[in-house]
Amino acid sequence: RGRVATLGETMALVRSRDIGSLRHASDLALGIGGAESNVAIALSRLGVAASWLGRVGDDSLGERVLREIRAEGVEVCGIVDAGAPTGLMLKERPRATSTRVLYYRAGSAGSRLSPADLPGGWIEGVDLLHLTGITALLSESARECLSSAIDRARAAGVVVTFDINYRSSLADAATARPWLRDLAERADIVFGGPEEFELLYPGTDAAAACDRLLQQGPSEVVLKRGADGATTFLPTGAAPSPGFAVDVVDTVGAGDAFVAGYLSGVLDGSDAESRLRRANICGAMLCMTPGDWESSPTLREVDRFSIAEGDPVL
Ligand code: KDG
Repeated sequence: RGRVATLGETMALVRSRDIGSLRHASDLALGIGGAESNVAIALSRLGVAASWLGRVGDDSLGERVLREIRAEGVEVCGIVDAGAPTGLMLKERPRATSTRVLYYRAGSAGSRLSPADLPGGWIEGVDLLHLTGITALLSESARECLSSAIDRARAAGVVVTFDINYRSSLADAATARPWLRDLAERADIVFGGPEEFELLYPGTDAAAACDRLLQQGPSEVVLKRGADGATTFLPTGAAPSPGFAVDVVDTVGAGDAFVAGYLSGVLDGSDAESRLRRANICGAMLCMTPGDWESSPTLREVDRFSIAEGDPVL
């Protein structure tokens, strides 16, 4: 079913179980989260062999990160960096159904990724390399690492997929734009939300921005609209697909589950409609629990959801 490699920063994640500000919260849960490892875990659940590469500090949170990703059946290329700590992310629940994310990751081990971290053959041995824009905003060396990974993938005929994943707390739009646009234009398949495509090409609406990106290099552009569904833009036209209405607890990580669902379909050779349906189901199921990746479904769970839900909301 193909092999996928991905790289990025995974942080320890401290989540408040209490509703309200962290000012008063006393019940906290410890886990991990990182867009790329979320995708790798979600792929593994869907039966796809995935490999994740990243740096962690020489500390117990770093051990937690590596153990947890490995425990999900993902091959881990973990670099233990004694010069910086593992990054941390806090999730507060201002209301029962909303989440606020706070980062403690500046100068973290995960942000110190560099081209030298990529082992020979690691990229060349897979079918698909998945990257996100988060890594591009972590540091100059992390940006160089992305660039080198793309060059190597292209030289080896490996499909490159890129989720824009813009995080405003890491860089302002004007700073991030040229980096994210360059990476998106060098990828084969690009994922993003409406605001992210509009960020790449200011003054253009999301659909027009997707069409424009399609003329710059990628062969497939996927516009994610959460519960409102998603659309794949191909040179032959656009294929829209409706979303599913579920009881939302936490949407963080839904985009990653969506991407994994879609990529598993790409590797299966299924058509755009089936890829989008599976992606939308994976995204919807991820929203139903608090973690960033824990409720990512297996193929059997996707099928069960599909039967139970019937047709999505139109
Ligand atoms: O997509 C979900 C991610 O945002 C989360 O798991 C943590 O990688 C992360 C980030 O940088 O926000």
